[in-house]
Amino acid sequence: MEKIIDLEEAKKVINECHDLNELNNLRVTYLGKKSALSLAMAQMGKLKPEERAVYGKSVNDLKNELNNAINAQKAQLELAKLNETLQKETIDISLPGQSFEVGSKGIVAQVIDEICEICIGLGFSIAEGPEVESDHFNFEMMNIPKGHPARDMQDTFYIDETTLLRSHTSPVQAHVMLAAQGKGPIKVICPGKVYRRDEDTTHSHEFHQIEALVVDKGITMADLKGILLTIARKMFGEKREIRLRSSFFPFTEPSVEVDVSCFQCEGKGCNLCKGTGWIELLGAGMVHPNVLKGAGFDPNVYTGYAFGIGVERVAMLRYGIEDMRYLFANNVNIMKQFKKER
Ligand code: FA5
Repeated sequence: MEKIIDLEEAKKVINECHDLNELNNLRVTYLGKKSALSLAMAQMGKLKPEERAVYGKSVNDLKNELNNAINAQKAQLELAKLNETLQKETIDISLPGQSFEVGSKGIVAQVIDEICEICIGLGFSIAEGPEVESDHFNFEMMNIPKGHPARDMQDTFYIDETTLLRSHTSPVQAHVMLAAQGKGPIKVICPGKVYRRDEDTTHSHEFHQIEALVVDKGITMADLKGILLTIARKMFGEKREIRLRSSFFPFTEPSVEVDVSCFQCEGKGCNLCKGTGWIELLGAGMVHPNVLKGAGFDPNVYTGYAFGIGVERVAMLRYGIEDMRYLFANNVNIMKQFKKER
């Protein structure tokens, strides 16, 4: 029987092959359809039956030997390749890391969070209302009918005759009361953005308020005063006092301006409190019976209080910021000064 292939020579060639693609070519050469081995297999039919078994076995042995040699070499090459990759991708864990600066909430958001947290701790829940509001909710439901002089107090951005950008968060009171369908108790705070035609160092065309509304049977001014004192002390320190000055809002009766004793000079008089010892903090009052009635609550059964805080004003007081526009300037250097560590 003539020699089909020099096995030793073939093995040598296979073992010296160091490239996976080339090894694949060798597989085609030695074992492919046109290989000497395949041709020899095809010749088997021409052999005598007694020769066929012996010849067949030797061809098969040859085939297995070649296959094993190729597979072994392939495994070796693959392992070498893997090791090389692992070597290349080694991470030097002693190298200093790349640091990324972590941002933080802006000052206004921090103050909103703080006030909300205090109020949630006092049993309030959070309610929201639309920034694009109807004239009806922004004014009429708040006891400010058309032609009422109080409409001049809030120079408003109108979108059309009946739609506007809300000029205060008070209309959320009406939404919440309507949703409650004349049944108390209600105890909510409503943080949100409001808009007015204002622009100077202490007034912006876009700012934030936090409204509070409590409606239940038997709510009095004493409840209002108690909650305001608690909030003022939590925000500005346990030594703070508050004072209520008579004021006017169409949606509350009686209405008050609430001052807090100056936290910078402890009430002695300084630049922050303009020598008075008191800082104006917010507007408040007992919910006007017309507002209760208009939103489906019987004013003979229910009473309530409300107050509205200007967030930017609190932030400016808190951090001694002189110009409100700094709060919206998106100046990273300013923002960094108020960065709250997480
Ligand atoms: C109101 O808007 C009432 N809705 C508040 C209220 C609610 C009273 C419930 C009674 C009961 P006033 O117009 O005073 O009130 O605004 C409230 C606060 O918003 C002010 O004290 C001030 O801190 C802030 N504020 C008003 N206008 C601006 C402005 N243009 N820029 C920044 N803050 C402002």
